[in-house]
Amino acid sequence: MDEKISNLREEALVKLNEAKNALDVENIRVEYLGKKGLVIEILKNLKNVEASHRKEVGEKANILRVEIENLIEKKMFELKEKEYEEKINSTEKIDITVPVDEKIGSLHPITIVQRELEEIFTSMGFTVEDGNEVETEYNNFEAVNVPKYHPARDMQDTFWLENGELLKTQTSAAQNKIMLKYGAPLKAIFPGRCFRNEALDASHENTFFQMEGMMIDKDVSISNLIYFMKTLLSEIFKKEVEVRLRPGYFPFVEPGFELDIKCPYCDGKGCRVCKNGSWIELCPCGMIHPNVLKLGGIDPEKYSGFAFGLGLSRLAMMKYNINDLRALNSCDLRILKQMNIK
Ligand code: FA5
Repeated sequence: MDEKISNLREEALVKLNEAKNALDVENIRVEYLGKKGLVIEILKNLKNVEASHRKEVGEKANILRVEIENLIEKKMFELKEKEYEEKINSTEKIDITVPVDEKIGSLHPITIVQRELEEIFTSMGFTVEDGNEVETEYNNFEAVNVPKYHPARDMQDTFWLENGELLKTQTSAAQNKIMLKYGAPLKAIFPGRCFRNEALDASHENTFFQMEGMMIDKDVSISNLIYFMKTLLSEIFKKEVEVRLRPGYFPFVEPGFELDIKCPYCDGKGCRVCKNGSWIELCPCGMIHPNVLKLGGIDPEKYSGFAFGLGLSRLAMMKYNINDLRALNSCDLRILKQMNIK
């Protein structure tokens, strides 16, 4: 075994010496130190070594492992240095006085609105959470009080995977996991891409973005909900906006509302954006249903909370005066350029 280890060492040293680039070095790493690498195999098979030699073989193999690791690191450093040197000495010259083309690209309107919202919410003490795009039926429906065969499922037909999972229809799908992760009190927003199998038109896409928010604490009430939404929307539209609540039905909130804002473009006088209706329907919301709190491990006798599900794509549409939602997913640079986003 002694001879085997010393042969491996010689061999690895020669190979590393001859390595010409990072890929060669990576191949050497895999050959000797990968999961099935030659040195690692010796360590894995120590149990088969005669007991009297086991300790010594183990020590030698470990010394070799560390030596090869260090040599790999050294070799990678040398290769990088060499690469820089070659670049410096090459004839390629970079003219640092050439002006930067500022029109190379821009953030997508939805990303801009999402980041703006995240900033506003984090300044109010909310954390920003991540949700999955592929979800279980439980998280998307059952955990938010929509059991199998509930009629509310019909409003959110989606794309099912062969393994029984689905593309999430709503950011509410993350509510349960977030409650279980943090417990109460909790203040979180969770933006995400949602999917629905539905007829497409200027305000309906099969892929769109929502931003969900939840606040759970002792004595949280509808007044808190109104305050947060009003503050948020005033920041977004850069002016004081008026909001109103109408009754709305969602199985995961009780009571549930549709939140409207007085059209910020015409101050309610009537215009193209509000279709002369003065108010714009913006965001379903409500007080979290006790069943949903319970499933999230939170005692509804002690805590209450609100949740809302803002349509991010539609908000971006309003903010950038886009009259067809489908333009946002079209990847058409001519459309994005027209939006004149910096
Ligand atoms: C929901 O998805 C609820 N989960 C929202 C909610 C959360 C209610 C928490 C209460 C508490 P709704 O299906 O209405 O609700 O969708 C919310 C928003 O997503 C809509 O107002 C709309 O802006 C946007 N939206 C829904 N479907 C589409 C679609 N096909 N295309 C673009 N935007 C959509």
